[in-house]
Amino acid sequence: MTGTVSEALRTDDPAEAIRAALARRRPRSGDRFGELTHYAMAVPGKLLRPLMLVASAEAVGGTAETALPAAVAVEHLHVASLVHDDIIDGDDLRRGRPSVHARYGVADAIVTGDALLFDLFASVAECAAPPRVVMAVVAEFAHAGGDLCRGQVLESTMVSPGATRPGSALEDYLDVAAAKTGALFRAACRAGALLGGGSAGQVDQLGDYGHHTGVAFQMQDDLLPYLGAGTSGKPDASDAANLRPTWPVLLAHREGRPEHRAAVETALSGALEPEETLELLRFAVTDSGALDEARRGARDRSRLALACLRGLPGAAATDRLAAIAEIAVDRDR
Ligand code: GRG
Repeated sequence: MTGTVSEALRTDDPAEAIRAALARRRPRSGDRFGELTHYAMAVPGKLLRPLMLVASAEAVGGTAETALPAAVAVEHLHVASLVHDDIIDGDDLRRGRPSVHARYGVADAIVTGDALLFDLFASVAECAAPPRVVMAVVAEFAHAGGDLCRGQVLESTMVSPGATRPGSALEDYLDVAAAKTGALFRAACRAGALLGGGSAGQVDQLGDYGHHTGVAFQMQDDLLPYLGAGTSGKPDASDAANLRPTWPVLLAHREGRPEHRAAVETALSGALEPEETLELLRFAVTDSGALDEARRGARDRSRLALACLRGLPGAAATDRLAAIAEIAVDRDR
């Protein structure tokens, strides 16, 4: 372990320890492949999943040090999914700079995402835990990776050209949010609890916390294009350009007046340019009151997450998990 990582763990700054461990795994190397994977990982995001993993380990009485390689692993899985997602969505901006495919082309970006998935396994293999625990962590990530893929496919059935169904049930949306986003938050928390030596009940409890936090996080993510902050680091018009019936859009269609429903249907018909689509959705979402309702829905979810944290032995780590559930729905990036 580098000085930076162990120092950061001693000073109780998990984010710094995670950043240092990520940098250690990804030294800049001379060839193009090294450049690609370095580029994908070079600008850290909010690090929510690794932070939740480490906090979950500590919340059940384990150490950050044991959990750190798995925290690095979950960030690799997350970034791999972002790289592939940006290709699918045609998004040229990620974390405030050109996405991997925008900079290096689609073919190399696909391979970069694939390579990061193998780094996930290499990182998990470094966990200093009993083999059965390490295998259980591998199973959690494998499960979550499959869910992410399932969620992605499920979502595309909701937005296939000509088949966009703005009136599609909110349950469909929740299924997608649970699979595309909730599953990895859940796996991060379960993996941390397993590595921390938690009981089966604590692993489930933290997994439920992760699931609810992930769904709440996705709901808030869907609100960002309508908050006007422009700070998400990806294009505001991405969801609109991809004709995605997101959380506030579905609420505007369900709860709004006829003119709001008509606006949503026209916007999601695919007949408009992305910026016009976003403008029309912005009208429907704000004028119908759906934005406020969507915010309330996200906060309700966050409260469900908080309720899962009762009775865990590690008070400081539990406080950090509670703060993450709150930040998930109180952010503009
Ligand atoms: C390669 C595992 C794999 C999956 C392929 C593309 C795909 C199938 C799934 C898409 C999963 C995905 C990207 C869901 C969106 C989740 C989400 C809200 C991402 C944004 O997370 P933040 O805000 O990002 O935590 P930062 O940049 O802060 O890390």
